[in-house]
Amino acid sequence: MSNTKILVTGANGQIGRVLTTALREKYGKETVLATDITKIEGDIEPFEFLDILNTQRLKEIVQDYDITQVYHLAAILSASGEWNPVKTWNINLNGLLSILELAREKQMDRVFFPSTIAVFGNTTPRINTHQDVPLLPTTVYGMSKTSGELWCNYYHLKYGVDARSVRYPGIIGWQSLPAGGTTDYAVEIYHEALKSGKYECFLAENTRLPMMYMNDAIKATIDLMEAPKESLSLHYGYNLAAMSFTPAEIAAEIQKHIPDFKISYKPDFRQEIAASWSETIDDSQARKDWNWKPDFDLASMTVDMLKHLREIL
Ligand code: AKB
Repeated sequence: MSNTKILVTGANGQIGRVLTTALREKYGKETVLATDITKIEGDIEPFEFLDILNTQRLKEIVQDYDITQVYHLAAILSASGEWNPVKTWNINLNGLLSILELAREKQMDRVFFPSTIAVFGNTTPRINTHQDVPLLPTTVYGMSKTSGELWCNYYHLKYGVDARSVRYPGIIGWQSLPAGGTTDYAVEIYHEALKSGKYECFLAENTRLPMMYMNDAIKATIDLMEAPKESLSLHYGYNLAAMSFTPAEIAAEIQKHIPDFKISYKPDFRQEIAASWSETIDDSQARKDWNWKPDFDLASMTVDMLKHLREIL
């Protein structure tokens, strides 16, 4: 790692905040440059403002900091993406293309691109979804991530760029709030359970979706990036799974700790998005290639979430 210099884009996002801290703990603070279009409070240095569409500024940063690895997290998520499809496409896809092009030019060591279960669509088998299945996403976010995976694969095949990717399920953590996603309810529900003892869910009670605790998401990301090149058979999104549950099931788990907690349901436009995604995922390729294995299930995640949120709320 001695010459390694890591760039994190979208470092102020739900995963970015936690991943930046984890990378700094592992490789040293000065090794990891955080960038985002907005700056969070507190000690986030080294930090640079970066609009991912400002290609000139991106080039300067890569040059000035001798960047050798990128974790490219800057993106607009599934629900927000539907309000502004063209902007979402531009940020999610053209941002990635700038990064891949720089990775090729500068012969970077490797690039991480977060994909998602939103690449799946109504033609994808929904139960135990395999790695290579029909992808016909219904959101612009899903379209941009599907195309992003293809571009990662293309840059790998054509130019030898070592692009690596996982298809994140919904990510749940106490450290940061998600914004604009369809799976956001699974974070909000814990906050509301502690603050008001009730939650109105924007998905229907039996909508089953794949989910993952933040600790596992960070572990998966770093493990994939550290895996030896020879062990990787895919340079597009690896399927990744930890648990799958419905709003009714997560509510029942919370009620084991907060018996008076009440949930009600008022599905909105996000219900249709959720209904187009998989329920459960087959992640055997990730398990085989780089020994992926999650640590948390719904019960252990709930204990840990409530413990940490009680301390900070
Ligand atoms: C979203 O809901 O948009 C994201 C995702 C599953 O990629 N959390």
